[in-house]
Amino acid sequence: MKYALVLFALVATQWAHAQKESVTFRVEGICGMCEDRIEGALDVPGVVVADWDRDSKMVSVVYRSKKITEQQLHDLIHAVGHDTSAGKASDEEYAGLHGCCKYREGASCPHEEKE
Ligand SMILES: [Cu+2]
Repeated sequence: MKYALVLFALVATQWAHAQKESVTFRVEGICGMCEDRIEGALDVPGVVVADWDRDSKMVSVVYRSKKITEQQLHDLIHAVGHDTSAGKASDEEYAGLHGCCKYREGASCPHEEKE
């Protein structure tokens, strides 16, 4: 009985693993608002975990490759105004960003620097 359980757990783990891919790539951004925006854009079916790091500007995503592709992850981020290592946001989307999030101009949030 114990053996069957261990075997089941092993198979289940490998099955789950086969369904998931993880990827890390660069996303331009500045502050906590950017972080919310980037992670919010990735809050879609098929994405298991998305975490953007403000210091390294790298996003780590675990996703189900049967539901969503790596290119689609980039597209979702471009659509909210952020450039990634695989392409750029449109100027219109970029223009919609909050003033302190304009990473192309090297903007910075005054309240962020105090932290
Ligand atoms: Cu920002």
